[in-house]
Amino acid sequence: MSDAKRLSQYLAEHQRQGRVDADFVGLISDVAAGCKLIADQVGRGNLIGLLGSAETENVQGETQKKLDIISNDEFTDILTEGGHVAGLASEEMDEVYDLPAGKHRGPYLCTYDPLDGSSNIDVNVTVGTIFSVLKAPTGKENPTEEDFMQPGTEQVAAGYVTYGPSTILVLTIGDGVDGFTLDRSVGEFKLTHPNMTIPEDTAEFAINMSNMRFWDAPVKRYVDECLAGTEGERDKDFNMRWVASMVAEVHRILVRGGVFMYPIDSKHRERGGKLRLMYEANPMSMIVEQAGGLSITGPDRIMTIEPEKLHQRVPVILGSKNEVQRIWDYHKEG
Ligand code: P6P
Repeated sequence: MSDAKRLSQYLAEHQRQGRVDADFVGLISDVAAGCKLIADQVGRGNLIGLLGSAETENVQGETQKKLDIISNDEFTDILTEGGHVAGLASEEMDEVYDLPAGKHRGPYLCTYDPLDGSSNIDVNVTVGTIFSVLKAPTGKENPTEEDFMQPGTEQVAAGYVTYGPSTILVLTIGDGVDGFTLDRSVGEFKLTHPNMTIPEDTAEFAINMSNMRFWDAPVKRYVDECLAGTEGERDKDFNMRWVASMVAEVHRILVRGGVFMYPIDSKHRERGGKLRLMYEANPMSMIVEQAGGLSITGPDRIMTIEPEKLHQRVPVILGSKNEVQRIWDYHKEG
């Protein structure tokens, strides 16, 4: 695998084929550079005193970890200096980020969750970065929140990096999904998972069971059937996982199939769910659909949602096509 195609070669090929432009190549290269920096700091954690809480809260009302803030600031700086974006938005920043005056503006917008699952940092469990690329409005010095309000179907690209035993970047440009493992001996991401495809069937589901009493009937019906297995309606027995890190769950599903659910429940109903549309649900939905899976809120396809607020939340049910379709049907039946 040491002679595997490097991310830089992969992007150059796409540019030669006219499938992406130079700014896009530059933007993904900047994203990769930012994630290498985050990987290094996540990997060194307590050695450099970066674990633990920052004693501050983000717009979500969540206590920020030191690494949440550091990852966000570094990622934001790299994309700002790269000159390929006109505006940025992050889980860790209340408002749309206006590039400082004089910084070159590029033709893209980028939204990101710089360190998803960061509550796992202190207990050394996999975390990740999620990003989404949108087209910027032409000739606008500082795009507004309104310019970011694009449905998931408008995404130019989406991806994540999972900081686990390996550091793996997964990317879709709208023509399938490819995965690249960080080769630390040379500091390059290398193509190790070409054309990732989610198995259409699975016997593995992921949900936070402690919320069971808050679920709506269709999700309760589905999970009850999984738990009953062959002693109930299903012709197979199911396994359950819950990592509390969406990037880790989605990566597992891309590799071996499965269903991930953070459904609407009465505990999060007034907020519309727990996960964020613009930098969690939409990028992950593009990846999952490009890999042959489905991604829904319960009643609807996530990627068709017309966004209204930068940090709006949505319920998320995604993964293996035939299982998610069954859950979708249960919602249609009511
Ligand atoms: P809970 C992490 O905070 C996150 O946004 C996702 O990565 C993860 O799937 C979910 O929330 C975990 O939520 O309620 O189990 O802590």
